[in-house]
Amino acid sequence: MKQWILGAVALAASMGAAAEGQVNIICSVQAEWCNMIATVYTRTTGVKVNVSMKGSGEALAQIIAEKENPKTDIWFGGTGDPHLQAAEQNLTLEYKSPSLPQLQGWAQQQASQAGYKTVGIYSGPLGFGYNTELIAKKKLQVPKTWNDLLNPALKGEIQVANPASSGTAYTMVATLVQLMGEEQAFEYMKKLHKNISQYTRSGTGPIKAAARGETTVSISFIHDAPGEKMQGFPIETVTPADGTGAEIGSMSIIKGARNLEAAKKFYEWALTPGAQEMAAAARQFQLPSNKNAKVDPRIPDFKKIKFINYDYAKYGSSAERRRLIAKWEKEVNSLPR
Ligand code: S7P
Repeated sequence: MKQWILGAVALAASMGAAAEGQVNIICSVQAEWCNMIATVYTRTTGVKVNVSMKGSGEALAQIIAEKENPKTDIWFGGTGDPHLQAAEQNLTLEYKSPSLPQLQGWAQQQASQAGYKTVGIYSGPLGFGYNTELIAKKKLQVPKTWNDLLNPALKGEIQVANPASSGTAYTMVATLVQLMGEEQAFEYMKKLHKNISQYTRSGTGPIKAAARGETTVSISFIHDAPGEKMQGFPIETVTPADGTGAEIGSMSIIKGARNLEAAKKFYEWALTPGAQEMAAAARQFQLPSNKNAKVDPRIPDFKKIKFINYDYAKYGSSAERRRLIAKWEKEVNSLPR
């Protein structure tokens, strides 16, 4: 990895990115990736990168709280829905990158539907993680469809995050509503509730718990599994055969950013193939949005996954998100298990 960082430093230096100053980032991907971009960017440009790590839901809450006096310049990563909400609430700045044509269609669409107040930087599919040793020991079937998660044998064996605090879990709620229709999706989630041992605060918690044998099954973004596997944990993933959703991990410049010029430079850099390839170097396996970034073989093969036609504009709107989460709290989370 050290060698990789040196290569990345040389690449950024060759872009002539010499500058000074600082940029304050809320980083919603995992720590290793956040630290790597901060280290490489600082070494190559001289710009100090101050990183605060927060999941998507928590990041949005902080940006709302800082609205009158923003302390953040850039929000890097995290599920796309809260970035769309931030755009809708005018918390992020319209910025049309000259690199947009180099990005995948889904990343450009994320930008255009938000009036260029955000942009897609990666994508990743929602699915199930399972601990291979526990599933064998408990003689359980590997779940292959959403309905398989309702098997009474899985009572207390599944973890997912709480959609009120987690963009990952909200992606699940929105996916089920689009896949099954709202009424059926809520009936489904009420049944699923019986099998859930814990609703975690952050979206990455459940797959880490499954990897470490603290739960048998997780509902998670499947690109978070290879990194756990590389650490030696017995974790595998599947995507539901009946269809699933995907996140469009996004990046936004905060309106009123104190270090605006530095923020724009960082933003441009983060859209380059070299910067995006840092994800895999940091053991994160989302699909990069720059078409010229190398696609690591451990990145899930999107062609093999059955995706729903996820309506990012509708399910990224504040009103819809608030409504669905309130309904989930009232009709699902309040039920006994
Ligand atoms: O591992 C990275 C990842 O799964 O975490 C991001 C996000 O912070 C999850 O937020 P929540 O805790 O709010 O669910 C994802 O965008 C990313 O792929």
